[in-house]
Amino acid sequence: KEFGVQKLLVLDEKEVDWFPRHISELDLIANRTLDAGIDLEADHPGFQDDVYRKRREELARFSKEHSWNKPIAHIEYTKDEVHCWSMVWDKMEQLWQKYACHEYLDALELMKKHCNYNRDSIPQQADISKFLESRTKFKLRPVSGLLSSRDFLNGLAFRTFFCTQYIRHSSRPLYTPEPDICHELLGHAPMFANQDFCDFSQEIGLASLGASDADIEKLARCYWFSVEFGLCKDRNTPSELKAYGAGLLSSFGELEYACSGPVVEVGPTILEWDPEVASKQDFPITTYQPVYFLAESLQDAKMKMRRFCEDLPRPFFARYNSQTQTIFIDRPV
Ligand code: HBI
Ligand code: FE
Repeated sequence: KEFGVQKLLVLDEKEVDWFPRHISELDLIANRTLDAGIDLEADHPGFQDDVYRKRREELARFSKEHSWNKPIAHIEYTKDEVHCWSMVWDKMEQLWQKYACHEYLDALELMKKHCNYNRDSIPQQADISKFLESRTKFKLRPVSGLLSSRDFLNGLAFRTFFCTQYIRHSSRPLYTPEPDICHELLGHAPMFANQDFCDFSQEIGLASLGASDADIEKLARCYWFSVEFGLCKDRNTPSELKAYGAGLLSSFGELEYACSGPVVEVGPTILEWDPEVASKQDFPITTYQPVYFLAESLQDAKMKMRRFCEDLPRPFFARYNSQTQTIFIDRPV
């Protein structure tokens, strides 16, 4: 860890590792990707495709050249990339009306109007980020690949979502071993138009600042079972399962699987959303989830998450001033 050795805060005799205090410091962590953003594994669908690999390198450079006070660069997507996007869009569109929570559906309509969301072109991260910022003060920030849990979650404290810019390989439009724009823009982005969801996400982010490795792991599991795979109820149809997690909203097979709930002898287990339980629940990353957590509402998910974060033992509470884009710290009362 490059910055982990720096102890910048000493609180109640406890030393706390470095963490970003101003939004400009997200530049320091944005390029600490685990895989350099371009080293594809041998089982990646694009592993043998030189054109795809070149393109990934090019897009990784775009992300790496970004910094906090620059506008997000416009990306000209190729015909092949747009075709891949259309294939994913067409499959998912059949399912969203049935299984997505109303917060997602409302946002999707707005984004069709304001961010050029449609099947025939890939929307620009810059436009989406501006739109989200105007609604909820949440924003997107380019990143070239996977970050550590700590670095990734730290961004959420600044109401910032690290967002990839490449697309999956077109030979397998319904599969990706890593986050790509279909997952980020169709799964995550619309949810960040909702205030409760943004506050929920930021809650996890604030708790991750200076947290112990064990607590980061707990927070990452909570993130997984909510922001990625969360289910919630809808006041109009309380007996149905609706999805708010991006891993479901961007996955053709798993969305229907999860929202169909337990079926005799097969199907997933559905547990009531409880961060305490979720923080200890292990999960597979290459298969459908055996367990999902169901919240009463996004507000309920947020309140429970806040209580959980408050109960994590820590020497301080971090808060965010969105005017100055700065973290300040409070002693526990
Ligand atoms: N990095 N770029 C990026 N995108 C993610 O969605 C992401 C990540 N690192 C870790 C992570 N997600 C989660 O699995 C949790 O560990 C937070
Ligand atoms: Fe994700």
